[in-house]
Amino acid sequence: MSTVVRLPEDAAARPFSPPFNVQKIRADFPILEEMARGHHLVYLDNAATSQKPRAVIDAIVGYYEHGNANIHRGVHYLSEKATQDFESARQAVQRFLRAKQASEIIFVRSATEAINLVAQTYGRVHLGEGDEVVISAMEHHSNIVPWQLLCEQKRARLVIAPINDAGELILHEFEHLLGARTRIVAVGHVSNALGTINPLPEIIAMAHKKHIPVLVDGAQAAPHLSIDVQALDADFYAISGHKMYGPTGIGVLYGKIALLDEMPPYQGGGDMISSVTFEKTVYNKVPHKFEAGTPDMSGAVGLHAAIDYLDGIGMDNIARYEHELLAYASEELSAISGVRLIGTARQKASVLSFIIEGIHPHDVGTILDQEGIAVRTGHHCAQPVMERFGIDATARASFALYNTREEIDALVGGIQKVKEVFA
Ligand code: 7TS
Repeated sequence: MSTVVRLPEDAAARPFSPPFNVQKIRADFPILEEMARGHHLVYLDNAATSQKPRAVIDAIVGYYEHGNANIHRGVHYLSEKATQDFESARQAVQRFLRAKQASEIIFVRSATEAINLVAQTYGRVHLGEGDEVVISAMEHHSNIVPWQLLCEQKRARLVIAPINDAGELILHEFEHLLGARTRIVAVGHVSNALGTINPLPEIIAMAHKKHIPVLVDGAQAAPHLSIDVQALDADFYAISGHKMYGPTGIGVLYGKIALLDEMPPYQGGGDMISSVTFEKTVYNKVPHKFEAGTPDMSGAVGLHAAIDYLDGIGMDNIARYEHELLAYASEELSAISGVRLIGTARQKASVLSFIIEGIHPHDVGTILDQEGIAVRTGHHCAQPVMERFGIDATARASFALYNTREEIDALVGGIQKVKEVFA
């Protein structure tokens, strides 16, 4: 199995020319001042959840101090203000994802809920016995289990597109799997376990040639890459606020309006209806049809602030900066004897999974923690990926826009300590 890291150039030797002042960025994130086990915190678990800038924290506090009311129902001042704030957050997400219209943006709890929504609405209507859902072998459990549930309900089949030893989707095999019974394709934009950036334009074009819609799990892409759902021609796109410097409890499903319009509701309750009698309920229009009950208003306001924050820095600048960090980290870690990188795709974003020969990843994580370095260890909710590489777990460092080369040096030092302990 390959452990070669293919980098465009010698990243470690090249002078680092960040497109923004990272120390200034770090000052925006209060939690980065924390000490962990007597050390300055080195937070490299951003794929699990990112830290929040002051602007997001302030927006949430500001909402509760000055703007809290239930939305879409009151005629009073505060309810109108809260409704405006909520709908203006929807417009911010529309611009962030470059969707055609704000009604294509549905607020949900998380990327997980967005995927379940599509499986249980679009999927429930369009799948029958013997039909197929195609996913890739590198999906997070959130983009596996909702489809398994649907397939069980419908006696349909889950079809898995294979990946190569570098952790890349094997495109020609993927294309062969798209058949007359395929009803939907669901793929991640960026793999949380491997860091692979999937070639969405090719994947979507292959599926659309056969009139198959594509759901993209963008949970790991939204914090790192500029996204344009119209240019991609994605049919559905799922994101989580908390992975992109926003709060927990808010996520987004983007869907093409023509698909959303014809999908049945996901959950029943207040706000998703136009009228209710015991005989018949008329559903509200999209997006409200999919937003039953009181939504996460403060979450939407916080997500809006996160998007403004990202816009202020620029997604292209963030991608460039993080690409440099990842290249540097890949080179530094692969130079340590006994370290094997898991996931060496040509196109990667912000995730560095690794194992150290003879040392269990949990021990690696525990010793790094003693140095104040936060990484995640385990299967990263992507057990089939682990199986593909013949391992149980990895240690995973995942980067954000506030991480630095010095923190990667600290990780390298921590790994040397781990090796000494087990020598
Ligand atoms: N899809 C991908 C690719 C993910 O990485 C995750 C979470 C999800 C979906 C689910 O997101 P949620 O916000 O709905 O939970 N991934 C991780 C991770 O890598 N470590 O902790 C959570």
